[in-house]
Amino acid sequence: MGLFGFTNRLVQMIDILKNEIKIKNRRGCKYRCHIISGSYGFLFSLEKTMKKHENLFITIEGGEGSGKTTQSFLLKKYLEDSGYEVLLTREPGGTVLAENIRDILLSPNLNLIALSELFLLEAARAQHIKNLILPALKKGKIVICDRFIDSTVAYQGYGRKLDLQLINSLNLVASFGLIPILTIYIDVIPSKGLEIAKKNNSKVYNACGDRIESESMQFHNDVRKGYIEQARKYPKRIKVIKSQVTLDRTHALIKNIVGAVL
Ligand code: ATM
Repeated sequence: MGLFGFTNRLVQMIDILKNEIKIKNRRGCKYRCHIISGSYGFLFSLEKTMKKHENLFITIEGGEGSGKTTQSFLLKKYLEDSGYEVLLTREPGGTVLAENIRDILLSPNLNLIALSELFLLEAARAQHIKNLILPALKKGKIVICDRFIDSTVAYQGYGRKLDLQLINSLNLVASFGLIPILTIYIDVIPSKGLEIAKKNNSKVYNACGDRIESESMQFHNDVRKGYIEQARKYPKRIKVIKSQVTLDRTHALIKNIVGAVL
């Protein structure tokens, strides 16, 4: 076979392969292998094909200093490494408008009454759900949200003593009826957690922390009670883990829990 015949044969073989070869990595993550042939040779290119998941909305909850934000980032990375498209977001926040509301809510110098605080939180939530979370879920992304409706029950209900029925109704309206499939509550003793949180936030706010962190110890104990009672009420959705000594240990527990809904 001359050089011309050999090249022709090679191009034919490549054409057969060209359709796509799917290979799986150790974690079950699929790659698409493109083989592009031309007169002068061929090129391989690997492209990760992201796994889709319908309506997987996970929320992470916890008191101040529970480590939930760090754990949310670790969970996002773990799921992305496993091949999923993930949106990590937070409440209050997630959109420009909701982040602006967050600044108002956390600003230590504002004299907000409890009801205004609740309405601001719900306004931020409606914007967040409609503009960010629902579109991401529709695209098949897994959405992880750092705080959600259970925070409102715990902080505004048990902490501020606003009517729980009112809070539940507003939560339902502002979230367009969206309820997480799974909520992980990281439980921490308030006195311990607040010490950590205030240290972390001391560059942004004063040594007393932001407007909500600087509430009394009684307030934070009531918030914790709220979370624990919510978890008792919805044991299928809310999984409680105790804040662990190491990040890795907590992450391992979370991976186990999330694994059950994937
Ligand atoms: P993070 O510090 O976890 O980002 O939360 C911001 C604050 O928002 C938090 N307290 N502090 N500090 C709790 C508060 N919050 C509520 O009070 N109610 C809610 O519904 C939500 C989502 C947050």
